[in-house]
Amino acid sequence: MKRIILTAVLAGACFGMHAQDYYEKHVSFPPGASVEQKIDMASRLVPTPQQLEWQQMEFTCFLHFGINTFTGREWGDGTEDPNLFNPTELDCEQWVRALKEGGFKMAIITAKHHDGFCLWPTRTTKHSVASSSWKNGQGDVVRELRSACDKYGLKFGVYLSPWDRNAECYGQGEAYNQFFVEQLTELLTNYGEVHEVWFDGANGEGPNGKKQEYDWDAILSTIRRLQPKAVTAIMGDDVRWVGNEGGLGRATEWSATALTPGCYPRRTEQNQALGIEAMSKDLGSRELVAKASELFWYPSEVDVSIRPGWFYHAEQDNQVRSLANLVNIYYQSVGCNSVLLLNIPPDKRGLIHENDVMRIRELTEYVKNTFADNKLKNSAEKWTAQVGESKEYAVKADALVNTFLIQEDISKGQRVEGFTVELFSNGAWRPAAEGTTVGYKRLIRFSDSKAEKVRITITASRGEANISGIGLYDAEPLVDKTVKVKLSDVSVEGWKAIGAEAEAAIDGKQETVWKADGLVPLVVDMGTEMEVAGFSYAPSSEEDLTGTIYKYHFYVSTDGQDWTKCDAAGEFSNIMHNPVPYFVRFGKKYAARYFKLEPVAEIDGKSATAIGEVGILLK
Ligand code: FUL
Repeated sequence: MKRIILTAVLAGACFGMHAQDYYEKHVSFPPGASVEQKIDMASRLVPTPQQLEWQQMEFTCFLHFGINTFTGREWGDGTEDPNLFNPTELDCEQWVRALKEGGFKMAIITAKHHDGFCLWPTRTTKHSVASSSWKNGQGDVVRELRSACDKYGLKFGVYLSPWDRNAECYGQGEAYNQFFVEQLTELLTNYGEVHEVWFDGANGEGPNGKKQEYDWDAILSTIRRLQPKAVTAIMGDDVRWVGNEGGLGRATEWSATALTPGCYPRRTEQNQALGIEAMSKDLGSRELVAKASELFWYPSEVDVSIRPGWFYHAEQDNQVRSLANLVNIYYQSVGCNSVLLLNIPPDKRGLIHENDVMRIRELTEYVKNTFADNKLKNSAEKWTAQVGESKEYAVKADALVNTFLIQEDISKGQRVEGFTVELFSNGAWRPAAEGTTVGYKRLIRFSDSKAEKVRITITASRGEANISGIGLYDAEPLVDKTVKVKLSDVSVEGWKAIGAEAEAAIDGKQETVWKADGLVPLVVDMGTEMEVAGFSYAPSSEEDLTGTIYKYHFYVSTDGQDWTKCDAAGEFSNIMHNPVPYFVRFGKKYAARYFKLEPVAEIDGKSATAIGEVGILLK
């Protein structure tokens, strides 16, 4: 098909053109365009070839590995000694074999996380593997992974954190931008073909207390020049963050979206005018398109970790997500028009832990088994539909079905806005499922059924819908065996909050939340003295995270008068994006009958405190 790429200027003159004309990646609406004109143009917005290839991968893997693996933290502060990095048995081939067996198509490595430590021997800083005793400073994790990916036929991507808590030039404008482009240039010239470059949105302060203004133009043009096949993610403009780190995609997920990518200077003004951000529920409805002046093909990626943390922590070995939980994530990512980017963090040995290897193997087996056998006779054929049109398929005799698949040919745009699925048995049609958007792939589960026929009706669409795949499957039911984490080693019975009605924070239940105006410390009398090794903080499990503590101090006392400040990182790193319970261990024990959790900063800088639960750890 011939693809005509139209510029914003041309677009104004092009009304009335026929349906084979497409807009690749971006479309600007001419001033005064009506809603119908905008919807028509939206329906012809299509992915670039790189975006299309990326979407078809479905299943990709994140590897968080670095200094944090050895310090037990989620965000390092950049002061770590490079010598801490010392994997004893690093074997990237073991990672890639596990990923390949697990059905992953690409591996993305944290070449540099926020702590600034580089996993390759960069010329830009001493803060890298070259300064560690690992392989006498001769090692290069990025190279080892690249070679393993080549050996087993996996695509390769890099995460390079723009936020750098180590680089002295961070926060100094041009100097850091040059430094960052140099790091990127090394990664994109010395390690073969790169298929995804991942820039995190976190942008805190550097060692000099300053924030950095990034030169996204220079950064993105470096990628386009050196790795034209790579998609740029999150702060890039090819792949959009789904908006949470919990594996939750949207049932209505538009790849043709009004959200302006974070790397464009106009983003704040435009997104604010539309009242949207990456986390918004609606990023592409008709109402939003009507208000927008431009749209982007900016498809969603669901990044989520197989464990509570992004980095490996031995104490989470028994908290690897259950198969049922991962299957739900699969349905909510791949099954909701997104690509799944599942994080599997290598451990201190430099290996993917046995528990994770086993779980990803179970996941692939499950997905493979479920989707190997389409219960429809003749499902291969593609079809088009106007609104209100239906298509029927015959179901294989006696097949049990409970999972529906539908796909759109997104090379012609994303169009479907509503569809229904009906099953025919005992001489009558009855509804089985319904949905809104389809996009690249939509999966819907319904109760176990038997039927002779299935009928799919396109109930709403932006022009003619191009359906490229339909399936009915029998997915085996799964029971979630997730064990609830214990938040406290000590019974909370008899604990008393002092100076505030804060019982909800110490009742043993994360679901009940104590909320206070201001940054209010939680002071607790545990009734008896004990040797305290650490504490846990569970944020609110509600959708509204106002009051979630980001920075804190933790104190203990034996008499409630004299307080000792405990040795702790003082930061629940990344809690704003990953609001799971955090466990803090001091590395030594303190005698305590009283404890005080003092919030120092809330996640958004607000003056509010919210605590789901606090627990005490003895080990
Ligand atoms: C976040 C980071 O701050 C986390 O540490 C992690 O890398 C995740 C993928 O993105 O925003």
